[in-house]
Amino acid sequence: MASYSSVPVPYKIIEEANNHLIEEPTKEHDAFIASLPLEPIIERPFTFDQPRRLYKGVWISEAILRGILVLHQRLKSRPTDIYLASFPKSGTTWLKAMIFATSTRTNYLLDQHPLHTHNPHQCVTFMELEFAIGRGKVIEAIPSPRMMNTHLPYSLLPDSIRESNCRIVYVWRDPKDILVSTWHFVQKIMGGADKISTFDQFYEKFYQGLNSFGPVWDHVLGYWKESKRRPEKILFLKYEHILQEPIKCAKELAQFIGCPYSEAEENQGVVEQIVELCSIKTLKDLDVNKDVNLATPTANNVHISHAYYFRKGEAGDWKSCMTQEMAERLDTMINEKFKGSGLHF
Ligand code: PAP
Repeated sequence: MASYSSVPVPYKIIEEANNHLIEEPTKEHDAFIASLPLEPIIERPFTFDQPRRLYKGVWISEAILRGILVLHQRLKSRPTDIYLASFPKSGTTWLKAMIFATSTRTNYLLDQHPLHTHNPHQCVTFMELEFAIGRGKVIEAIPSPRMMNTHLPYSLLPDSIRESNCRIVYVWRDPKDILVSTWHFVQKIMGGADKISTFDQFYEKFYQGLNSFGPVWDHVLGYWKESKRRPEKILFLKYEHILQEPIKCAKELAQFIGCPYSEAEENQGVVEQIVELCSIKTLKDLDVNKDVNLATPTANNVHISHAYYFRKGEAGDWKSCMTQEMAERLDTMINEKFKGSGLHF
């Protein structure tokens, strides 16, 4: 029986209190997964989340695809659920912190907030992963309102989410910075650039839309179009915009997830305090996020340290890896994909 209190707590605490609900990961879909098209080999050796399969037009690692297929069968979305959706490396960690801190701000003194002792990924969990590692029943045990993140494109969200009245916060980012951020992340996991493909090969794979959950342009466009149709249910945020106007975005987020700042809170500087708590500067310096031995769970036993989620946190760092020519080639292709959608970056 769960023993945590009614105060909203990090997902990790809920999981620990419900470890009797953890099941053996299912292999029920393995034969189907093995029948799907395998990604073309562009790089050697494989990076950590390969091999990937093409499932309904989306490239997904086999390990995570197992979780997605179970999730499609079992997830029962609630109208009160809040989903953070993003393409990997678009600002997931930041927005997890913001959503969790915003919605729990009245439950804790901010200098004793769980974000001081828990990585944002321990507070708000990655739902495809949880289903891949046998935590489907733990997901059901999370008290409402649940907060989870997904990297699924809108087209692959289960009907349970698309048809329920729940809210989705989507964050996207300049794809060039997504690419460079992913490159550094993979290097850390694999133990250095000499262990993975060259940056040129990595770039080429991204350009061809072969990254996990890619192509990135379909991912962004899917949520963009849906946010135009249902703006009250999908908040479409841009990483660079949050960097420029953090206070404005923090207020918008709070309003959207149903806990707007009161005038008294605004006068007391609570918005600024939440922004500060969730800033990369604050989070990166905390012991829980510095210790390379502390890691988030994965579906394939790869060590992903809490520290790997925090690097520069800037806009435009693509310039450190990419030539102007490479940048223009990627921009031109993505602008072409975005043409007529009203979306620009
Ligand atoms: P994920 O999808 O694997 O969870 P995600 O958090 O989306 O990763 O991306 C990590 C990026 O967000 C890193 O960007 P960089 O490599 O360009 O530096 C990381 O530094 C940045 N990031 C993490 N936390 C924050 C934060 N609090 N504020 C701003 N950027 C952040």
